Amino acid sequence: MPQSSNLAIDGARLWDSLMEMAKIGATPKGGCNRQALTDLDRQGRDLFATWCKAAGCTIKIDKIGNMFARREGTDPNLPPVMAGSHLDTQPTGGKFDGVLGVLAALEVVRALNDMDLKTRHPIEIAMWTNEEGSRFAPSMTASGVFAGAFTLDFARAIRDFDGKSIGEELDRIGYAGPEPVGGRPIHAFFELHIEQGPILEEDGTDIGIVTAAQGQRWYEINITGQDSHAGSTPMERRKDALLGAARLIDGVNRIGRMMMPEGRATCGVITVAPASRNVIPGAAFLTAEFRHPDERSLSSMDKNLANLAADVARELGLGIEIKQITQFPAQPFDQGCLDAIRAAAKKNGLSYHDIISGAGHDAVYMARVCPSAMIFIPCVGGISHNEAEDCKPQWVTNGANVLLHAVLEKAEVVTG
Ligand code: HGY
Ligand code: MN
Ligand code: MN
Repeated sequence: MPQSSNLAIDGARLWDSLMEMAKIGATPKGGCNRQALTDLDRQGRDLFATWCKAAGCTIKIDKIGNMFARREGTDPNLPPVMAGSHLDTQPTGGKFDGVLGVLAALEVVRALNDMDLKTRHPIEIAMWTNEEGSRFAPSMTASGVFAGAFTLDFARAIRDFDGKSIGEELDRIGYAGPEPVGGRPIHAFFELHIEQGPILEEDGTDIGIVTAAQGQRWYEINITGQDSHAGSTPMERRKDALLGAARLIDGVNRIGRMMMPEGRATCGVITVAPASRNVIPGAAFLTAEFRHPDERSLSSMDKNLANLAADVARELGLGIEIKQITQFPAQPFDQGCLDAIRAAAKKNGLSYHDIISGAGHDAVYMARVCPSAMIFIPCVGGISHNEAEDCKPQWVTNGANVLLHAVLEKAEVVTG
């Protein structure tokens, strides 16, 4: 058996797999558009399954399309050590968000095969359905079902803006599996991910020890006014839904700024009807989301939004309905898993420091059902959810080596 310090993944092989997967849904600007449950998602899943089978794994798929590629341990009765993330991307996503965590977990299995290493616990690579929450909101839907945050029926009924449901699309691409969702013991869960922010790159640190992820609240806002003629309706008699949306967008941003430096507030989607140049819009739809590490701050942001909406409705004579579509508090990760990651970074001679995740991840829900933690590596310019998202081969290799050692710490290598 190689010395522990010689246990290593094959960084070139991992980078090649990332670039191969990035071809599925590749965009002209160098990004990826492989949205959840599209034909491109199916192609990505098929390629992932082919690679896992080639690495000797057996694959199980659950009823919400989560995929689990299993490498047996010497004691099949022990709960698996799981590592993974997601393959779905934003419409203008990149090559690394989510994919890194899935393919680095595959590389861990490939490396163990190369080194002919056995572990007591089975190892499972997890690929979670619909992490992004872009086509189908909210995000992290399927890891949420696995952790009991959502029911399977609720998740299958979620519809995209074209009216297609998760259930219909899962069935259509052939990835509604037979396995029950969750309800089984997992020994530990690790997720490797790019930071998607600027901290690690700017301070020159190799590894982020992700101690927690901040809380989030997502909203859908419907604004109703009155369609009317742009030329003959005096200014003071208008019920302009688009103006109401504009006031809300500016107000949401102010709510976020009041909560700096940790607070985040974003309006990402707006639609307006009838969207005719010379008609005062009678209807508008807006999404908004707040994030903060502190639950009380999130509640005060929520209250400020309700007050803002009431003021805008009264001033402009509009109807404003706010629907909260998801919320979860800040999620701390498991100390034992975090210690395993720190030890792994040390063993690999890598610099590291604690960091809180601004983004949500499947590990946030997995932390509700098993000891979980995340590993961050830098990304170029801290850019993500952007076709320019980029990373460096050495960073990817560093992260996957830390994942390897952290997983082995929990899976227990069998010697002799
Ligand atoms: O929105 C997020 O934080 C993640 O990309 N789902
Ligand atoms: Mn992600
Ligand atoms: Mn993302």
